[in-house]
Amino acid sequence: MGYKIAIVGATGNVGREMLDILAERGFPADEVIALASRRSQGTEVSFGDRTLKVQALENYDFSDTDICLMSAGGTISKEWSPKIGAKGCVVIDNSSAWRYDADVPLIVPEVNADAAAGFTKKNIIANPNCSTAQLVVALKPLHEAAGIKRVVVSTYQSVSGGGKEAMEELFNQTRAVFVNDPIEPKKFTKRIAFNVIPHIDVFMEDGYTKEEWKVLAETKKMLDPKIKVTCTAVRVPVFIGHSESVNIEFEREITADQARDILREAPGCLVIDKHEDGGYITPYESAGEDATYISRIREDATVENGLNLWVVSDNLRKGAALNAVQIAEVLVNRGLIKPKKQAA
Ligand code: 11C
Repeated sequence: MGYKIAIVGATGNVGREMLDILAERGFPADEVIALASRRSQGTEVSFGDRTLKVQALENYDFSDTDICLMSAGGTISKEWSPKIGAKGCVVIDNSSAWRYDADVPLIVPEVNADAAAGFTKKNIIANPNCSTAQLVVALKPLHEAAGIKRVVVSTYQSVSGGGKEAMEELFNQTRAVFVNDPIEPKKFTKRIAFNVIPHIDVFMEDGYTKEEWKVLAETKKMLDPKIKVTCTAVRVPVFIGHSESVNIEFEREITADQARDILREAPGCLVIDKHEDGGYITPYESAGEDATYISRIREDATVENGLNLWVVSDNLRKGAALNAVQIAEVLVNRGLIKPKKQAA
C-alpha cells in the first residue's frame, strides 16, 4: 500500500515540476491529487503518462492524505498549512511562511536530513529558498572539511523564480526590443530584457532585500548559526537556473584541489571545472537537471584560507520541487510516516 499525496499549486511552475519529479523518481504514491485555487478547477496537468484534473483546495478533505506538497505562496500557506497539518497530513511547504519558525524544520536532505524528524510539532516541514538550497549543498561538505567562517554570495537569479508571469515578461520584453515595441515593466521594477536588476523581493530597513536576508537566515538555520553570510541578490535575463558567485573564508587551510576532490564525492554536487574554454557550467545547461553544479574552484589569496566557487542549479528543481520531493522521500525511507490507509 502506497501513500496518498496532494500537490497544492499544481498549475504553477513549481507545482508542475513537483508532479514531473514524483513520476520520474517513482515516488511510492497510490494516489496523486492536483489542487489549486477555484479559478484553476478543471485545468488538466500531467503526471507521468497520466492527466490529472485539478480540484479546488477549498473543497478538498485532507483526512486520508499522507503528504501535501505546497507551492502556492506564503499567504495561502499561512492559512492552509496548519489546517492540513491538523488533519494528520504532513505539509512540505515551498514558501517562506514557516522557514524561520523554531517548531518547523527547514530541510535540504544532503545537509540536515536528520532534522526532518522534528516535523511532528506542527506537521509542517519548510523547503528553503531556491538560492539557499543550492548554496548549502555546496557549502556543507566544505564546512565539514575546513570549517566555514564567512561567506560572500552574489546571485544571478533566473526569472522563473518570480513565477510564470515573470517568464512571460522576459519573453515579451525581448520580443518587444526586436520589433521596436514599447517596454513596460509589470512584475519587475525595471526592464529585465538585456538588463540585470539588483533587487529581488521587498526591501528591508537595513537596505538589504528579503531575498538577501533569506540566504543568510536559512544558511544559518540549516548549516551552522556561527557562519557569517552576506549576499547581493540579482535578477538576470535567464529563464531557468540560478547561478552564484561564492567567496568563502575557512577556519582551516583547504586548497582548491582538496575542495574539488571533496565536492566530487559530495551528495548532490557535480563538479565541472576544467581550466579551458567552456570548462564550466552555465544556467542554461543546468535546466532540467537535478545536480548542484560547481565550477571555477579557485584559491582566494586575498584572505587566509579563502576559496571562490561558481555554483549553478535548476531553481525549479533543486531550488524547489526536487528538494520538496526529496524531503518526502526522507519521511518515507526513514519510516517517519506510514500510509494512513495501511494504518487503518
Ligand atoms: C526568486 N528565490 O528567485 C525567489 C523565488 O522564498 O521561496 C522563491 C522565493 C521563496 O525570485
